[in-house]
Amino acid sequence: ADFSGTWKIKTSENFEELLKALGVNVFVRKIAVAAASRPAVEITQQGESLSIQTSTSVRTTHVSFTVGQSFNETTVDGRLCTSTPRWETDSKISCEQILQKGEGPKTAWTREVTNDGELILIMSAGDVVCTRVYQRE
Ligand code: R13
Repeated sequence: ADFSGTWKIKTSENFEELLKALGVNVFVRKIAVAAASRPAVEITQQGESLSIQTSTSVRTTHVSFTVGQSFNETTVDGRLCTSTPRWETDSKISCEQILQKGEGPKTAWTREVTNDGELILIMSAGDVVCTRVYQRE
């Protein structure tokens, strides 16, 4: 599937609950939630290699990885982790994260491009699941 494009957010569910499950305090959480409602997501893809830049007014992350190869990234609450992405279907990447230091709820994400051209990002922490749906700009 083709993940490339400039994506704008359509819906977001449970983002605040996700940060809460990760232990982010309410003050910082409100700032993160407000910023995350206006993200700019830019994805480029060449075959199995993806580059994803997620920008907000307060935090911008950039990851580059090849599906099937582990890479370093940060969890959504900013902790360094080792991520292992794999194809769950030919249009869905599923990625497990292992913290490099310390303990915390198990985190993971999936990104899927649907038949109608939407990008669905699912992030989880323990049993809390956040679903964010994007459309191409
Ligand atoms: C700030 C500092 C504190 C921590 C934090 C975590 C997340 C975010 C901001 C912050 C934001 C995340 C946005 C994620 C998106 C994901 C996506 C707790 C480290 C800087 C407040 C804004 C947009 O849709 O892919």
